Amino acid sequence: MSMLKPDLSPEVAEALDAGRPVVALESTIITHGMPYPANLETALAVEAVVRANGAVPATIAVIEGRAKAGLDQAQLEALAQTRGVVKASSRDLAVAMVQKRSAGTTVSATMRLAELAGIRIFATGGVGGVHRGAESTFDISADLTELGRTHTAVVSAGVKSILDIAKTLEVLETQRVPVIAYQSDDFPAFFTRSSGFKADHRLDTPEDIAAAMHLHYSLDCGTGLMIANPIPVDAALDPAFIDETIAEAVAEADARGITRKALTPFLLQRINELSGGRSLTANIALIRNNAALAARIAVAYVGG
Ligand code: PSU
Ligand code: MN
Repeated sequence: MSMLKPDLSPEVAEALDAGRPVVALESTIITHGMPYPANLETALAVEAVVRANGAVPATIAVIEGRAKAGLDQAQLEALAQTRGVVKASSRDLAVAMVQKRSAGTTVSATMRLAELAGIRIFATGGVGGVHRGAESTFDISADLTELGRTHTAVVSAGVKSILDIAKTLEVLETQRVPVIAYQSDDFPAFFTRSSGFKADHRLDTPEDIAAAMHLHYSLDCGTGLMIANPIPVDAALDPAFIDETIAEAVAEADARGITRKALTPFLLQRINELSGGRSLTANIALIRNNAALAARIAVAYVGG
């Protein structure tokens, strides 16, 4: 069985060939995570941040049935504007490709395609995890499964309290995924700098994180790393305000019977509406912050 090789953009192919730093970026945040035009503006801004920090961005998606690493502006625009694009986790990729559809790739699918493309580090906003009430619904994101079997370091701002954060950390431990907070003792909760839970590890420099990646991959656990980067202080939201907003969105999803793959996009959209756009502003700030850190780690990773 031969492995699929995603189509690389010329810039990404050249950088990988030359051993230069490359950062993978996901596309479900474009197709299902943010409204138009903020999604397109953010996708372009995040690519610019990666470049400004010395790495080449490789946004990953499925475009008309082809797996891609590195999109051009027209492809980003099409993803951002088209309704009814598939939300693809790893398991959805093959069927989307057979059907020649376009798909935004979640963290799990982006990790999978990044690994096949030879990209070791990936920046996003938030990772999926164990949903509240998972003890009855079994709703645990495939992102955690993929972290448990793919050599990709994922830089995120932690997980939102739309999820059960304690259970998410437990599953990451079971999956043998190191959870490393950057310049913090606490595991961050996306909109806020602390979730109330300690991270397992703390590292304070991109160089140390890159060194940990090299060692972790060389241990051949087969797993990825979760790099948790707290939202910048001036962008963080008030914990009481955002907790209340999230609780309201979760209660609404419950009442309306929204489940499975529709749940996370619904919650993100409702939180944005209920917060009067404040969650979106915070989301944009933290993803830029994550892209900058991922690029600096990527630079250290290829140099080390
Ligand atoms: N959480 C966020 N923003 C996002 C997502 C999650 O704060 O955009 C997206 C990511 O693409 C993630 C996916 O991989 O949702 C997880 O979906 P699910 O919970 O259905 O596994
Ligand atoms: Mn789910």
